[in-house]
Amino acid sequence: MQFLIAVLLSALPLTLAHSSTSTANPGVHSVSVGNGALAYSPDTITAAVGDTIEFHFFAPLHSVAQGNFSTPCTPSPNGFFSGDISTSSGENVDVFTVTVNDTNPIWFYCVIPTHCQLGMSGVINPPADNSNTLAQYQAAAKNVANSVTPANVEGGVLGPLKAATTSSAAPSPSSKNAGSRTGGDIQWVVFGLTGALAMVFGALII
Ligand SMILES: [Cu+2]
Repeated sequence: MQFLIAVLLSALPLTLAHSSTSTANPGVHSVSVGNGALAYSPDTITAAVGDTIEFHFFAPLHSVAQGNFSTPCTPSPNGFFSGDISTSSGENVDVFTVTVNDTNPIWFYCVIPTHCQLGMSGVINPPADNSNTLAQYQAAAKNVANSVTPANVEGGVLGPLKAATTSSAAPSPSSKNAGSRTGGDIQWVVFGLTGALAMVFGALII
């Protein structure tokens, strides 16, 4: 009996630690789009495979589209595009979330006329050897006559973010975190049950 109690009690901290890590979101990078300037902030992001980039749009009108280094202000085939996001004031409720699938450089720009030419672009995982730089992309962009808008919104999820810490929030079909959130809830249930069992055994021994 005492051995069983010892096992149960020793499992408590482990269960708690596992729970807190499974509910965290370490791989999320938040980017402001056009917040007081024709720029992304930050405009250079280092991300691991599986990380997500959340683009937050500000008034009045901005976007984010994936492009190639060699063709600034022009979309790349099968790249992501948020669509034109019109906002009356402040920050738009919709966030465009992109998942990073590899560590190759991902260049992006705003398709709204003149924005890319005026320096509204950025990069995820720029080349470590500086063979291509964002400064070079932005310099070349100044000479592009017209930005090109992708045909479709694609390559990401557009919608309001779910409240990060409210476990009782209604499930959202657009949420990509539903699976891990449910896992976190289960961890807490297991934690609660383990604690209850420990108390029962503790009462028995007394
Ligand atoms: Cu813009």
